Order: sequence, then structure tokens, then C-alpha cells
Amino acid sequence: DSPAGSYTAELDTLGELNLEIPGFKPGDPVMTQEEYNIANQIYFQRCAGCHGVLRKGATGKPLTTDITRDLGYEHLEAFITYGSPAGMPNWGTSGEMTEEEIGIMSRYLLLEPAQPPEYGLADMRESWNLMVPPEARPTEKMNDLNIDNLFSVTLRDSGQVALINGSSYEIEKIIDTGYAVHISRMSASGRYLFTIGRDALVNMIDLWMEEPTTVAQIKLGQEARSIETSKMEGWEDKYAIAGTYWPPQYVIMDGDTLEPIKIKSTRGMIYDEQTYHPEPRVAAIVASHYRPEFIVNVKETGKILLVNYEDIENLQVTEIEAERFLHDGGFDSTKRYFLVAANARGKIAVVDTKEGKLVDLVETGGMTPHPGRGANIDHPVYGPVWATSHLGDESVVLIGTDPEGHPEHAWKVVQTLWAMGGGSLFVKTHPTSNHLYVDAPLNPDAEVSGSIAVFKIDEMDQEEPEYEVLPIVEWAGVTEGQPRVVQGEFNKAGDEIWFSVWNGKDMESAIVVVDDRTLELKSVIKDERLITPTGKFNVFNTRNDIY
Ligand code: DHE
Repeated sequence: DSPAGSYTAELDTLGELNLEIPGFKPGDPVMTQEEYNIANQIYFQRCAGCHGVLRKGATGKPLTTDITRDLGYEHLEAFITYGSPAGMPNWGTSGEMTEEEIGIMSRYLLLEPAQPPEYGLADMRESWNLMVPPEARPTEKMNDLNIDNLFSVTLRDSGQVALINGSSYEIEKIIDTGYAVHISRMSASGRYLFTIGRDALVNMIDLWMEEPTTVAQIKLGQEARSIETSKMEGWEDKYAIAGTYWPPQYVIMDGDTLEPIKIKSTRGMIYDEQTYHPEPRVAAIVASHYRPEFIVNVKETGKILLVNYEDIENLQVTEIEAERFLHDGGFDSTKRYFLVAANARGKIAVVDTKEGKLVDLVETGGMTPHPGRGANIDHPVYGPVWATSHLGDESVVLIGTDPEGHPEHAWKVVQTLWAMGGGSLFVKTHPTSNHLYVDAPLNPDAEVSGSIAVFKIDEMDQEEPEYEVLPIVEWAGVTEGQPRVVQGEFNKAGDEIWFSVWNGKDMESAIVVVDDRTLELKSVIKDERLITPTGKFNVFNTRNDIY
């Protein structure tokens, strides 16, 4: 008997069989409808991002029933409880899931996945809410906020963002958004702030109003992670674009109103083997500074799409064959080259956004590169380089990005640094800083996940530069739970960096501000409204792609 089989037998006597469960087949493990609903919600909130709605895998391993039934109930239960250093969070031992929830999830994974509904223009239009039309908005800035130094902070589990003043550290406004806003991005003019929830709800916030206010909202699907706006000269603030995980597609919207204009499905062939994939999810999207194009990264099929927005009715899309499992990335310091991690393939794809083609695929040598937008450093030996850390190990690699000035180093790993441990998500620096900051929020060791490693750029001429550890959680004075320190973000001046101390929903969280010049604690922002802070986006740096 397989473990799934024996578990089924045991449950048969306990569970109440409900045949409304999609995909249910005779012999499947038994769940009540209530348990199934709980599992569905947890899967959507915690698991689908890495493993996919149809569970075909990407950042996380595939969890289709041929695999899960082989692994069996006990294995799944242990894996969910303890996690792995390769990046699977320790949902049980961190206290984020109860034993009962883990039991439900382990059974749920033995069932066939359910396919959520499609989402077309009519659905989007129905959800579209233009609260303040452009003609009713102010023609000049009506507040005295220093907008450029405002931070938009994701309050993940409360479905909000906090707008925090970068000088006074005061919360200026809390705005209701979609659930677990993944990123905030700015319009090219700096006036509008766009957020996208994991639930694919987009908010367009006008920072010129007396109080920053949502002026338009739209729901684009079931699951999403990316949003961007047109940045090419002459096209500023004209269009917004968002990518969804489910349904697998991207949507171009009017940049003033969020009215949906064009939906493009990403379903199709995997770039190399040319077999059909039903769920090629849209990962990072950036806006070119060299052409009127959005750069759309499609995860499962490994394609980078250059979507030209000059003529949307006769849309021209350049399809670049790159590598599977494209995830996140950013520009080099000149903003001409875009570097994106094909994370489960251990590679960085480099696109020349001026010429519109793939330049190279760089093997990082580490396990699962995860750069965020990466970090641009002027290296004492190798010249301009771009950095990424890894989810699966402690390596941080530096890749040469200057084919003109340093052709011998261009698109090669020129140096590998060794940070605190696996589970890193983001690296960060600033053009005026001598430091490279590396987090490790998914490391199972609380001391590691609660700290930041800092390398000095002027010491990178040494063979094995050492790092300094900043004990951020300790500085925050947060003593409960296993808070994870995540995603550094600089202020506009580039002389301080903010880190989120991301704790459980019912526990104390904080934001810690570090003086970049002295590496000393500058301030701790605590407020009962700061629930599960994760990503932070400084308006000026986000708008100008400074990282
Ligand atoms: Fe993210 C960026 C997807 C988990 C916080 N994340 C991104 C991007 C993608 C992505 C595609 C790039 C967007 C862009 O630039 O257009 N993230 C995913 C996932 O699929 C994944 C692995 C699993 C999931 O279920 O969502 C995932 N991400 C997380 C988290 O657990 C984090 C730490 C907290 C959270 O809010 O869920 C998290 N992701 C972030 C942040 C960025 C991000 C803060 C933007 C970084 C930046 O500096 O631009």
C-alpha cells in the first residue's frame, strides 16, 4: 500500500466525503469541503507562487499527483513543517502554519489540482472602478509631501500599503489594496503609484491629491506579481501593464485610468523543446528606456517578450528565446542591459534593450539565483558589475556588465562572495554607497534570517572579502516569533537603507533604518498598523531604476 492509500483508509472512517471537490476520484484521500476550502486558500496564499496553480513547478518543485503520491503523506508533512535550506520555508517550525493545517495541506497535495476560471476583458471591465476620473484630479500637487523620498511599504497580510515619509519616518497614509501586494511601481512622472496584489487587484494611487488616494482599481485575474508603466521619452504615464500568474497572460491598460485595452495570453510552446505549456506565468516586467517597449518575462516557456506599445491594435512582440523559469531581474547601471534570473536553471539571461536581442546566458554557479532587481557596483578591479544572491546557497555572484570599457569581463561571473547562508532573496546597493547588503529571510536558522550581511565594495579587490553582520532583529527589539529580515531599500539620498522585520500576522513587526555610512542603527519604525511589512519602494529610486 502506498502511504497515500493507507492514509485514505484511515481517513475513510473519520472524514465526511464531499464529492463537490474538483478533480476528486475514487480512492483519493478524503477531505471535508471545509478542509478543502481551507487548503485551497492556503495553497493560493503560500504555495502557488513557487509551485504553480497547476502544480507544475518553477521556483519550487512540481507537486503533481504522480510525484506527491510517490513521496507520500508523511514526507509531505515533514517537508512542509521543517522546510529545506534550498528555499522551502519551514511553515511548521516558524509557527506560520498549525499542525492541523499542515495535515490538511499534505492530504490536499495528494489530490488532483483544481483549475481556476479564465479571466477576459468583460470580467476585467466589470471589476474596473474609476473612482476619480482624470478631469476631476488636481492639476498640481496639493500636498507638501516630499514625494520623491516617500516609501511605499507592502503590508502583506493586511492587504494594504503604508506610505512612509522618508525624512520623518511617519506613516503618512495606509491604503487598502489587494491581498499581499507584491510590488509597487511608479509612473514615469512620479505622480502615480501602482500596486498589484497577489490576488491580481491593481490600485492606482495619485500622490498629488491632498492625501494620496486610490483613483482607479481593477482586478485582472486570480494571481499576479508584476506591474509596470511606460517609461520611454514621449510615452511617460501613457500605459500601464500587468502580468498575471493565473490566468497566464498580460494586460495593457490606459495609464491614466487603468481601463484594460489589450490582453495577451502567454500559453504556448516551451522555447527549446517546443511542447505546449498550459500555465506559462508572467514574472518580472520592466519598461525599456531605449524603445517604446515593455520587457515581459514568461516563466515556464523561457521567453522574454519585447512588447512594443507604439501601436497597440497592431501589436508587435519580439519573442526572445532565453531560458526556462525566468523570475526577477533588473537593469545594469546604464539601463541598457536587462538581467533576469532563470532561477531554477541557475542562469542569468542578459537582454540588450537597445538592440532588442539576447546577449548572453550566464551560468552563476550557485543554486537558484534570486536578484530582486539586483545591485550595480563599480568594482575596484572589474569595473561595472551587477550582483545576485541565491535562494539555495550562500553565494553572491558579480557579473561584468560593461562590454565597451571591460570587454574581457562582460557577461562573465568575475567574483563569487560568500554570505551568511542559503535563503537569500535580495541584494541592494546605491550609486553613492560603498556597501552591498545581502539578506537571507528564508534561512531556517533564526539568527541568519534575522540578520543582514554587508560587504564593502572597496574591499572587493581581496580574494575572499569578508562581510559584517548587522543584527537587525536584535536592533528592532522584536522578541517573539521568527521574524525574517527582508529587502533593503535606500532612501533618495542613498545614505540610509531600510529593512523590513517581517513577523507573523499577529506579532510585532518593524522597519529598521541603518545609516549606510557608519553601518549603525539610525531608527526603528514600529506601529501597530505595520502588519507583516515586506517590500519597500522608494519613489525616486523605483521611478528611476536606481539599485
Ligand atoms: Fe516575490 C519581486 C514572484 C515570494 C517579495 N516576486 C517579485 C517578482 C516576481 C515575484 C515575479 C518580480 C516582479 C517585477 O519586478 O515585475 N515572489 C514571487 C513568487 O512567485 C514567489 C516565489 C512565491 C509567491 O508565492 O509569491 C515570491 N516575494 C515572495 C515572498 O515570499 C516575499 C519575500 C514576500 C511577499 O510579499 O510575498 C516576496 N517579491 C517580493 C518583493 C519583490 C518581489 C519585495 C520586489 C523586489 C524589488 O526590489 O523590486
